[in-house]
Amino acid sequence: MSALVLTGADYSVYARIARMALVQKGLDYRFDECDVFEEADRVALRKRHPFGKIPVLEHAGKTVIETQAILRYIDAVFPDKPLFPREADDVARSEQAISVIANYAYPCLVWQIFVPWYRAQDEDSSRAGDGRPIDESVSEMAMTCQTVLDGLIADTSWFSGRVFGAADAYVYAVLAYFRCVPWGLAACGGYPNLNAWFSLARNQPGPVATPYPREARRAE
Ligand SMILES: N[C@@H](CCC(=O)N[C@@H](CS)C(=O)NCC(=O)O)C(=O)O
Repeated sequence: MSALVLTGADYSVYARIARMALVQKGLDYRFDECDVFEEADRVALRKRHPFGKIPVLEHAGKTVIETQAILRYIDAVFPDKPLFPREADDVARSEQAISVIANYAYPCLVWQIFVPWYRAQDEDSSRAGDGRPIDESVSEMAMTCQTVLDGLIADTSWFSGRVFGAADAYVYAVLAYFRCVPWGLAACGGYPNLNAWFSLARNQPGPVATPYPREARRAE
């Protein structure tokens, strides 16, 4: 079998989605670290990803960019343990969850809430506070994202249907950062379905094998 090589960073949300998917499918892969905040790595990355993003997958002489395309590709090449459902209700839930994460939750929960809190912590942890957003519209967006995800997961164990799949990896990668923020973790308490899902998901092989450095530090 040709080697699967994933380029990414251990702190990256999208690289983690791809890594979780590979682990859930039981596929061996090599993880090549690329720090998108380092100039030399960014220059090298642009040769493979025209938009300078991670992850990038290499397999059998092909380069695949964009996380959803990577997941679809590995599902097509390795059909065992599918990441994407086929039943209509599951397809609707899974696609909605992925779209909500990519378009609304990742920018809001990660970039507008987790990253500012994390950076403030690094500068002076006593002044970082609980991470509550100053801008009310950001809190509202965070609530809307959680309300929608909580509704999607109300009558089923997994966003992808019968097993932890692509949609679960998307939701997990974002919520794992959001829940590092004290205000985020407290806010999660108001969404029982999502909370129950997170408790199940955190013990799945993908999430267990790919902790963010921030989470690994907390567990020490
Ligand atoms: N649409 C891309 C998004 C990937 C993405 O935003 N990756 C982030 C890391 S989580 C990145 O490479 N950021 C670097 C940058 O924006 O310069 C995908 O689905 O793969």
